[in-house]
Amino acid sequence: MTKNYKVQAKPYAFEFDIESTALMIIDMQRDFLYPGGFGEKLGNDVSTTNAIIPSVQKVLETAREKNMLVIHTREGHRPDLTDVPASKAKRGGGIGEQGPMGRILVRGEYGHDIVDELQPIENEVVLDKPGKGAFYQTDLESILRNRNIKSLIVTGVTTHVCVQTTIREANDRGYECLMLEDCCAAFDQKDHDDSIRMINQQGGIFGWTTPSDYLLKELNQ
Ligand code: TIU
Repeated sequence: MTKNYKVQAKPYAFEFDIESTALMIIDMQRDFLYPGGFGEKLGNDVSTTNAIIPSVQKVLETAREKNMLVIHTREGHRPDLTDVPASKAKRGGGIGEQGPMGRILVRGEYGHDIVDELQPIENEVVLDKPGKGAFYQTDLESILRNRNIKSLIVTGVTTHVCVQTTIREANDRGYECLMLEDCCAAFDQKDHDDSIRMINQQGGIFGWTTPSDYLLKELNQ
């Protein structure tokens, strides 16, 4: 398949065919972006994750204009919590507890849902996942295969946890991932910066990274 776009990136230009590329928006849920949710309950300042909403929104608008497949993920659990491993439950965050945005990290609750600015529209995939990686216990792989997707543009939170885990899982399955640096965030800047380096080091051991402007410049010209 001919690759019709070439974006300046680290460690070298990322080439992709728009028809076989999906935009992934990882866990841009109120529980990670607003006070009182899972992210803050784990002891974090959520201003860093909240700050990327406008950058992700810009990329989402362009992806929609270009008719790209958009996949939104949400980390969360069944209301009866039967899918929460004991090891996860005991490590904090208050999963299942009542908070200001409803029960924390529970499907169907206000806090579990995606922020208003990035709400999915018709024909976009919403993928509920119980773990950090988007491939674990989900049908993501069959969705990508059925839509003939080969490349993923990855955005969302948090860079060092769900974004990195998903990129590692995708890389092992043969997908080429471009991580948009300013469209991802960690609670701590060092975790974010280290994750970027881990992805693009050793000739792009897990994938490519770039600022979203480089992608948008290419797509919008
Ligand atoms: N704790 C943390 O940084 N992240 C998560 O638990 N989940 C996601 O990254 N979505």
